Amino acid sequence: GMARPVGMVVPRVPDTIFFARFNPSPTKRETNMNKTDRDARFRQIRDKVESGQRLSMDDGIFLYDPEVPLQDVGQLANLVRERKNGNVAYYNINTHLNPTNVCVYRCRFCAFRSDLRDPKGYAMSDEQILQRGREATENGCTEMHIVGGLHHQKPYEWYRDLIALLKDNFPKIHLKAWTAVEINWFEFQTKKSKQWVLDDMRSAGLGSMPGGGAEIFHPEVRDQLCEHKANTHEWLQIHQAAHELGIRTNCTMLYGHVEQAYHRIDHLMRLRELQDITGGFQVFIPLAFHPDNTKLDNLKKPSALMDLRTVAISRLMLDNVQHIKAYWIMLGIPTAQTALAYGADDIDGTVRHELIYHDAGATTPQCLSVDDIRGLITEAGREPVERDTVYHRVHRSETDFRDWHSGQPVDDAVAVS
Ligand code: V47
Ligand code: SF4
Repeated sequence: GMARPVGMVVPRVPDTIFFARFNPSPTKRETNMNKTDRDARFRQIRDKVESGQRLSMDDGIFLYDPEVPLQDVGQLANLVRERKNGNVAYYNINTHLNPTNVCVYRCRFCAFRSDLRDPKGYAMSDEQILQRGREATENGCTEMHIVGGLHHQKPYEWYRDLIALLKDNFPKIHLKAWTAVEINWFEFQTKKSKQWVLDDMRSAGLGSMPGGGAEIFHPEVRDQLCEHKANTHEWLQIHQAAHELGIRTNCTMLYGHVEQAYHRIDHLMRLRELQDITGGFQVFIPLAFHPDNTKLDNLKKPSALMDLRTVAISRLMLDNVQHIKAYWIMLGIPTAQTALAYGADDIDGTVRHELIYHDAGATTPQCLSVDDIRGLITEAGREPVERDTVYHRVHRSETDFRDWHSGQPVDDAVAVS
């Protein structure tokens, strides 16, 4: 394909990625099409997808028109999904660690953060962090997903040392840690380059990076949500730098708040452009906005129809990203299952200790057992495959782990490529 192997030195990202380059296509024009024109337009897009051609900005915006039947968009996305990933649906055994919720920023969509002196605020001790590592090991986890707030008083070393503490004590657990927003904060703290920070974190034990902090790249929206934290330019450059160093990363989009279709498509196009250059994104995760306890709690959360359309359009636009994740914690289990027929091939993991979504009103369980996850994938007609963080299949042989819920032994994990 077009993507270069991770770790290769690649050209700098052209600046045009980072700024708005077009006049937003008026969605209304698309909406005003009559049925005959709409059907013809959809057939054009279907032909493109069937012949492996890339969809354009306007194609993507058209597919968001509610008068384009969702099942048609879904069917097209499913074609791509099965071409890329067959009948497999991936999951992993993982846990979350949010070492602190105290944060210098105040993103308007965030229910997780806390002020320094708020009673809700916390920062975990080494012993608490080690306890999480022990629990994760006992439960067969192959991954810890580590992100948190940007604490006013914790130096860079606190963040680095907790990675080292976990890696030294639990070397088999992959640490998927720190969003680009945090890496950007560490640059500010250390006055060193992003490359230095990433390399230093990697020597402490960081294995890969999650995809958070991307939100919506378009400045019309980003400036309303989180104007002070790492901007689009910085987010993309940090991911590029990680890819150049051979660190795999994920990418996300937070949708269903104040953005419009063209902002979402613009976001996907920027990710697609960077992916053309580096090939370092493993998976894209659309994140549905949860309004409870946020400064945007006047908004409704997006409907299941919007969720499924976004999964499908992501699959169609991001032709160079291998996996699309339907994160069950935020979609809810029924929609996550349905998403497996609308473009998604991954539903994330068992997930324990999730705070970001539960603080914002998610009503999904705190964690699922391996049997639950496999069962819901099988029920959706897909073949469940356990993966590790970098999408190697996991084969379990010995029985020295216990499942979160059932207490039943889970086999030892051996990743094979
Ligand atoms: O960056 C915060 C989002 C992200 C809310 O890489 C919210 O595998 C909705 O990135 N409603 C963090 N979304 C979560 C994240 C993630 C999750 C699962 C897997 C991976 C991965 C990454 O959550 C934030 C922000 O975009 N977020 N608050 C909210 N109220
Ligand atoms: Fe802080 Fe992250 Fe919440 Fe923004 S989303 S306020 S950076 S914890």
